[in-house]
Amino acid sequence: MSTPWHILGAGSLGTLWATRLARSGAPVRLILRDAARLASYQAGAGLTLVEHGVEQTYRVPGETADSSEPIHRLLVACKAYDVQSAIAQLQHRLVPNAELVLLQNGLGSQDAVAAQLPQARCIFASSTEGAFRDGDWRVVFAGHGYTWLGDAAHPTAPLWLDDLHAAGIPHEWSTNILTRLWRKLALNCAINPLTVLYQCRNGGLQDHQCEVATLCAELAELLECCGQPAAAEGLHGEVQRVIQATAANYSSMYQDVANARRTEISYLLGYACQAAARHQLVLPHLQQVQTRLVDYLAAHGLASN
Ligand code: NAD
Ligand code: KPL
Repeated sequence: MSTPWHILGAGSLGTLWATRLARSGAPVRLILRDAARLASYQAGAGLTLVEHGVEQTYRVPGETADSSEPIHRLLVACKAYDVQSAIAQLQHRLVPNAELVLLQNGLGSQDAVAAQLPQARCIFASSTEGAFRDGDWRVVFAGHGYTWLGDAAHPTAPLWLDDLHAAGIPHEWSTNILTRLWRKLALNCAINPLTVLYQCRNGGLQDHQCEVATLCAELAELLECCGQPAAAEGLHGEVQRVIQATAANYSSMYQDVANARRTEISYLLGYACQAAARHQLVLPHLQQVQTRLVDYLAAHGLASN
């Protein structure tokens, strides 16, 4: 039997991956938060994937972190701020040289996990796929995209990429995964906070073009300074294209705030501002947006870490 995929976090992306892997016949185990969530899951029919309006339910076995099976391959699908504590709960089950795939957006959480698990191989991922939950144990595949995976420390691709191929998960092994993550972080920093502050869809930023351009210039300066010139190239143009192409959408940060969910601000703008401070780079507009966003979140009773 091939190595099981343990999936930590049965949210949008975790369910999207679990259902497609299970559909292809790969062994999958879903790790749930606690016994109550496990009981709720086991009382239902399994995990449901809604794709192009068609629903399919898969009986993926569930367990909690204190189950006994050793973990060789772990897909980490929690939010960036939950990753370290979620991993700490099952650390004792990871075999030496376990492989982890980290699906988190932004930067900072991946390095924290790599430091927490020096024996493990941490593979970073950056995904443009989009999914949301429309009920417990259900996910809607909302935006087809791509997932880039890479390991800055060891450039060799793992053999299990075949599993992703068999599962129909569009992906590519990337030898410059950090550049991809930085680029996505910069895009998210240029768009998401402003959509919260102006309470608008992505397209609404067409009314704030000067501010977007100034932020992009500062973000490009930061990327250059952090040794990521390729991530800085044509940033403003891409941001404008994304704003146009996703004009009718609400950004993920807007949706988090609208649903009173904690945002991943510390791993996006927060990370960018900290990196700027480390390099003694003065980026007044970026800093100002960070301050305005922190104030906005506090005024709405939301955490800003
Ligand atoms: P989500 O909130 O839908 O799912 C996270 C899940 O992790 C939740 O079910 C939560 O209960 C679970 N969790 C948290 N702590 C846990 C623990 N200790 N044990 C077990 N489960 C635990 O989040 P998501 O939208 O799937 O996002 C996950 C990551 O992927 C984020 O960093 C996000 O930015 C990124 N991402 C999401 C999308 C998307 O379309 N949803 C796209 C690209 C990137
Ligand atoms: O990734 C995004 C998000 O909403 O998080 C886009 C659509 C690119 C906006 O930054």
